[in-house]
Amino acid sequence: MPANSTTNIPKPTAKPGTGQRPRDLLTKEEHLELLRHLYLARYFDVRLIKEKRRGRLTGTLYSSHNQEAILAGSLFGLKSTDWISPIHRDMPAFFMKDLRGKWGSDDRMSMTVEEICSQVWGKVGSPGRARDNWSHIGSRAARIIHSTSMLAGTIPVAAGVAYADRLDGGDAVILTYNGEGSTAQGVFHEAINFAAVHKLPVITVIENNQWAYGTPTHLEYPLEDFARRADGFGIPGWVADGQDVFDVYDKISNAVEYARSGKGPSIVECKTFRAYGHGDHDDDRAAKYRPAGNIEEGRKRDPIAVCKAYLVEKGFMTKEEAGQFAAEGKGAPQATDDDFPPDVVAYLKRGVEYAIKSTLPDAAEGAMWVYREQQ
Ligand SMILES: Cc1ncc(C[n+]2csc(CCOP(=O)(O)OP(=O)(O)O)c2C)c(N)n1
Ligand SMILES: [Mg+2]
Repeated sequence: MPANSTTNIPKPTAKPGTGQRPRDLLTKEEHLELLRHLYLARYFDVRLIKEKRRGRLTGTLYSSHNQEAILAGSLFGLKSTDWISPIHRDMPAFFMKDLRGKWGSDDRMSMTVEEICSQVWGKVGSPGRARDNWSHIGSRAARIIHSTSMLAGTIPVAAGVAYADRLDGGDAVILTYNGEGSTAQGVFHEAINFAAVHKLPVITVIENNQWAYGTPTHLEYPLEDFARRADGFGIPGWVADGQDVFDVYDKISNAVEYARSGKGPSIVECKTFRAYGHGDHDDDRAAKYRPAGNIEEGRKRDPIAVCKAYLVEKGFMTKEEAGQFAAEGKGAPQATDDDFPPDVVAYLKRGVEYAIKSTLPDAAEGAMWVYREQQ
């Protein structure tokens, strides 16, 4: 099958025959809301890096800077009752799930920003009560599959959750996030094959940020598009512009509709670029193993700027309004709170202050959940 085969790719389904894309059905407010979600994900990243530099936070940070459109665009296409499985680079997803139309409401199928910040700071309010590193969390109530460090390890879990939901008569779609490097794992193939055979509603998002630690994509896979992994399973594989939140929304919405209508799993590859090192422990090395031109090229289409340009073109904001909060192109050292909408800053502040003020768990808790007490 040729590399760019479209054999298994269904047509966009917003309005058959009209050429309309899912985004064309969004209101002006929803368009603007997507920009706010991008700011929120970006501010989480900027704020944590600043906190660490100020000495108020320890531990490794895995930045999602420059990859925010994948999180915002994909989550916007889901229902509250759908499931997600984020991994190390998707931290904002844990508190951004079910945010669409619900800004300011705590009545969401999501984890709270207080819980997530408590996890990052290792405080008593964290879901794991400070036992584990920052992304190793989940919530059955919020329908977030527990993240682990074993790459692609959440896809078989997602397939199981999808199977169970179907047996229970549910209509949930399960969206798993994975780096392109994880597609080389055996379990990636075993799990998607199982989902394909049973037509399970599992969408595998491949966040192709061009690097898996220090390995570039041409040493990971011989074809240009990781979405072509789908061909081997006989399922659709779409490629989205991961810098464009609306393109991600379109492709994910198509995949969601395909899955929810019983047709089965699919893959959506989102092309992006890892802005920093693998984690902040790798920043210095990454600046050496990645040529300067590669970094400049990869970061030149900031998702916030791409989104604003589209909103201006649509007439949904003026150029002056687009220039008001200029977070695009700025890393933690350059960005200030004035570069973000005040409600975004306030939202994060709530979580950060809560975590900083919270206590550490009592040391006596150490053996809790480890041994079963004798009855
Ligand atoms: C099964 C497995 N092998 C190796 C590792 C070590 N490891 C952690 S992250 C990573 C690179 C991941 O790259 P990619 O999947 O592209 O995700 P990214 O970090 O770029 O978002 C590696 C090799 C691991 N966690 N799990
Ligand atoms: Mg990668």
